[in-house]
Amino acid sequence: MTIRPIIEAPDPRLRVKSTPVETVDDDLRALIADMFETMYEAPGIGLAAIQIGVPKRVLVIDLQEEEDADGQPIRKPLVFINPELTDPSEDLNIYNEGCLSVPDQYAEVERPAAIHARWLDEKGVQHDEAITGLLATCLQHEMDHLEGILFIDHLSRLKREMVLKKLEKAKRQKKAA
Ligand code: GNR
Ligand code: NI
Repeated sequence: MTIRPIIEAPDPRLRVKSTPVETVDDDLRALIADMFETMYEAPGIGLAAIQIGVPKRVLVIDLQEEEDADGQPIRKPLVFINPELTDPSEDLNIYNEGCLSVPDQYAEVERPAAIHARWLDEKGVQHDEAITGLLATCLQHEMDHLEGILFIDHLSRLKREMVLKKLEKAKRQKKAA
């Protein structure tokens, strides 16, 4: 397993549309293992393959909402291969989103509060479920990555440009340090 570098905006690779996975095999499972290792180390609650430069329709999520008696997060890794989202609810949720590809920048994004999802897991088993809460928000954020969309694309142009400027400034300061 390997921690892989996470691509950051405005890298054009983040704008590539990912293509469907044809076979769920050991090569794909090795990619998924690297994605989890990279996501936990970051740390983040989700990661799409394109964020490590692989334009395949694979994403991983672990909300790590619960802790054990020692205060360690309890891992509940979820794998979504070729996910399809349907039936977005009319009621919306607002969440202060961040993205590992837009580091340290946060902004409120409005999305359907509930959706229906179909996907394959790492064993090739098909799932068909209604999804709500933070998982619905995160899954829609990750699905956007498969289409080359970032959370900042949901903001007004003014807010998006503010975020991108702050990101450039942070990168310059990091270089100077
Ligand atoms: O770690 C992440 N946190 C997060 C918070 C609110 C909504 C979405 C996310 S996903 C993000 C990790 C990431 O960039 N996934 O693509
Ligand atoms: Ni993201």
